[in-house]
This record gives sequence, C-alpha cells and structure tokens, in this order.
Amino acid sequence: MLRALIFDVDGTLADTEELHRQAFNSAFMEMALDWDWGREQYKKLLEVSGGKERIGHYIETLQVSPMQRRALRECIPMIHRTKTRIYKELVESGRLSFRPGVKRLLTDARAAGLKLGIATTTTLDNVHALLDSALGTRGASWFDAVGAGDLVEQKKPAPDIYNLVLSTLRVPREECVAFEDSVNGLRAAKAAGLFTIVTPTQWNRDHDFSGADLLLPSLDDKTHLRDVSSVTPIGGSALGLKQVEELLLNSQSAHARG
Ligand code: XBP
Ligand code: MG
Repeated sequence: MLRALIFDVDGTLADTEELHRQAFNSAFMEMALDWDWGREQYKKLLEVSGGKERIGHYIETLQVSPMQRRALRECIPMIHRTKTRIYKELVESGRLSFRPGVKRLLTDARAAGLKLGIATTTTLDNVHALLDSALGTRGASWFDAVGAGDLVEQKKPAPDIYNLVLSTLRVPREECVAFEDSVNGLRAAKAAGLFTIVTPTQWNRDHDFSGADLLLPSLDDKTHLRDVSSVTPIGGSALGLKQVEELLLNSQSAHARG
C-alpha cells in the first residue's frame, strides 16, 4: 500500500532554478567577481547538483593560475552564503509558487493520513523560505521528514538524502513514491529503490529520463503521458493520489511476475 510521498524541491515542488540563477549572479556581482551565468550556461551547470559544488565545478573551468584557483576555491562557502541570502530574499518576496497540482496532492496525501517527506540538494534555509511562502508560516510542519543540503556528504545522484529521509519516515521504501524533476534526482531516487514520478521543467525537458516509472509534464497535466511501467494507460487530466497508489501496486505486481 502507499504510505508516504517524498518530494524533491527545486524543479519539482516549484520551478526555482531561474531564481537560483539570478541569486548566483547577484552574489558574484556583490563579491566583485566578473562571472555571469547565462541561461544556456546555467542549464549545463545544473548537471552538477549543489550550489557549492556547482561553483567549484565552474572554477575548475576558468583559465587562472593554480594559486588563483586555490584562492577562489577558498571563497566558495562565502559566495554560497551570499547567494543563499539573496535567494531567500527573492523567495520571501513572493516570486515563487508551487507547480501545478503539487498543493493538491500534498493536501490529499495529508487528508489520507500519508506521511510526507522532502529530499533536496538545496539548503534547509531555502526549503523553509519556499514552504512558508507557498503553504503559509511553518509550512515545513506539513512534512514528517525534511532532508536537505549538507545533511549528507554525497549529494544527488547519490541516494544518501533519500535514504536519510526514508529512515526518518520509518516507512518501507516499497510503500513510498518519490517525485523528481532532474536526471540526477531520478538516479538518486531509483538508487534508493523508490518508485519515481518525474515532472521535468524547461531546464531539463530534453534530458533522458529512461528509468522513470512515470514521466509527466506536470502533476496537473497527463497529456503526452509516457507511462513506462504500468500497463494500464491512465485517463483524465490530473494525477490523483488513487492513481499514484494504483501505479505503485501495478509496478510491484509486474515486478513480482518477473
Ligand atoms: C537542485 C540543486 C540545488 C539548487 C541550488 O536541488 O541542485 O543545488 O540548484 O540550490 P534539488 P543550492 O535536489 O532540490 O533539485 O545553491 O542551495 O544548492
Ligand atoms: Mg530538482
């Protein structure tokens, strides 16, 4: 049976990456770094999960002396703290809302007594700012487990953050469904043994999501449904909690039949 839903944040709960990109560029300017990440460049940089790791990856691409590279690397924590401060201000100014169908599914899951988890690479601060903005103050209280950022050493595509959330929820992984938007996130959730529903955004819609158990434009839109696991096509428009449970059970019986 279905007992918990675990949501990624960036790209899944809300389409946040344009705001992250603006926050990175504002932080670079504030710190007098002549870096400016354009959209196409950021789309590529998003292949590295984690803001600090992304900045570190970018520094490796710069034509600078080893001493300059070392000095820049030492600035990563401060650059990221500045970026996070700016990003939080942008979120708190109400620039973001949940993606279609997210609040509906969260509300239905809570009403049905399911547990809710979050498994994200971004910082806890950013998660709280988004949840308070989208769900009202103490928005995080909707969730039984929030796994974020540096709580784990290995970020996505490693499964560590999902394993941490699963151990906090104390629900068997076979009774959970994960929601993701990116290939790194899909790989992390699958490596944790989770049935995974992917709703990509404009940042990664052209990526290869084979391995996803369900691929949808959004939770409120099942047109062009590419359902890669269950045999029964799903009617209607929005993905409901009942259908999520049916898909999970169909997938398990299909695996049991071998
Ligand atoms: C997406 C990420 C994060 C954000 C930036 O996280 O990889 O790094 O791009 O946030 P998710 P930080 O797992 O929620 O999709 O700068 O705080 O890392
Ligand atoms: Mg994501």
